[in-house]
Amino acid sequence: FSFLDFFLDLLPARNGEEFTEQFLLEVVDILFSYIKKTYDRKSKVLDFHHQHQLLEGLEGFSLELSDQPQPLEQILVDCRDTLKYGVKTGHPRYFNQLSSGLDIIGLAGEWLTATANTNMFTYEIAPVFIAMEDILLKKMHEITGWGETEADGVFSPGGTISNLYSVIVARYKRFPEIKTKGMTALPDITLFASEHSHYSVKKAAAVLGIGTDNVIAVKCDERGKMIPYELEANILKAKRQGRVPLYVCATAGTTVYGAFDPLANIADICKKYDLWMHVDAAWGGGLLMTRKHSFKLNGIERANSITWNPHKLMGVPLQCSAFLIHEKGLLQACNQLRAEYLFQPDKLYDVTYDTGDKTIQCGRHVDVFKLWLMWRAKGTRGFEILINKFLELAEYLYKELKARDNFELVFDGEPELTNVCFWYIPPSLRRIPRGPEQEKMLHQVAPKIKARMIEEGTTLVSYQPQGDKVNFFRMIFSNPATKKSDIDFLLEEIERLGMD
Ligand code: ABU
Repeated sequence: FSFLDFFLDLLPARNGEEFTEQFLLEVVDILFSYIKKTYDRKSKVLDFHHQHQLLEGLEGFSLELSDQPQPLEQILVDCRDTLKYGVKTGHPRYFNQLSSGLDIIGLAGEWLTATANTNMFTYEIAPVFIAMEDILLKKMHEITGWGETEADGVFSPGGTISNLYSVIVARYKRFPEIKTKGMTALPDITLFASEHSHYSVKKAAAVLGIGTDNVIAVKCDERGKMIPYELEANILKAKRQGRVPLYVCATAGTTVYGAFDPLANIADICKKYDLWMHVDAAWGGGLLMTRKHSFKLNGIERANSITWNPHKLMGVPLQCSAFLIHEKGLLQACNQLRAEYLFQPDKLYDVTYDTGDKTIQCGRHVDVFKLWLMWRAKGTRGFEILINKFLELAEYLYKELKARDNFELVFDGEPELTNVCFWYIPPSLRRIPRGPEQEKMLHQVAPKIKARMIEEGTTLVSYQPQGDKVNFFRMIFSNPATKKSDIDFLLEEIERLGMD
């Protein structure tokens, strides 16, 4: 391409085929060299720049938008630079988020999805993808232990939205008048979730006009699991206060500790008090794919609804989140508004496949194809092998941490998911006795190391405080490229960056 070639030369320009092919092959070339770098341990995870540097422009990479078109040559440079200054989330040493890795089949699925560029709201314009969503939901229902005929669901834009769906349907089930009359028609309802649950339950309460104060944080044990006795005590307390307990969110794989709430006990309590039981298995749902570890979710089959994000443990490219509900027709009844321009009842096909009216969106991205394609390519057994390997890596890290003097586990006990939480205790801090002074200093260690880590770009891991625990590192495994040697690297890197 030269500086004389512009987008107008590409299809649909007359005779634009050859030019378009050449342009797209160049784009693929850029993407492929990025993919190779992603897997190359010698390359950095990131090349960090501050926001003002990006906004001001870097070495020929300007984000400014102009009135005049830019030549294709420049567009290709823009593509290259965008990746160059981004974060390689598929790098074997990227551990920052629950979703990591770069699955080549999933990537192909995403490319195909973008090429098809359609919308999930009607069968009319997305017949194959709607059928795939149906097949995937049935498969996931079967794996969770529900009979496929009673269940329903929808793929949504992430775990937070799937959890939002759970509150929407729970509320509608008990108080269908909410749809037309709004909150004034309802009593004071109360939701329950553990103190380690994801913040999206509170977010849902805020968005839905329930209010965050009306989400009760139920106490957890040392490992971050909800204590059933505490749940029941809180339900009784809410009742005594004249409130109406409505919904419990149990978590299967908490964000920080990777804890599994005791689902069967929680199901008993929900049954006793007639509460909606939702399981947020956004993170831990992947364990359902493995015969070795799926017992950790025993009781999930008794849930009314489930969030399960294949974009986490199953490695599907972002975004891919399933909201599953154990009652056919409820999603539709709750959300349906019958927009006449889109959901005409007199179409030539079975309009129950116009799934758009079950959702709170209008337009909906195709998130199912990449998951379907990966499932075809790996089979259920392929996911099982991958996920079992993540658990083995977590166990390896746990043992390494126990064996090393400079590290301390936040809680002891073999990992149940791939989360391993730990402090790095620099030699200077080890000389100070445990107590408020040491805690205060320890609180600053992880952020300091993380800042150096970002500047050097060699690896990336997250940190946070939790309850009364000062800042600690949270390691997770969900990247098929990661090996034990990367764990050794991370620990050595933390020690190097954490030098006093
Ligand atoms: N939605 C939870 C994601 C949190 C994380 O990746 O750390």
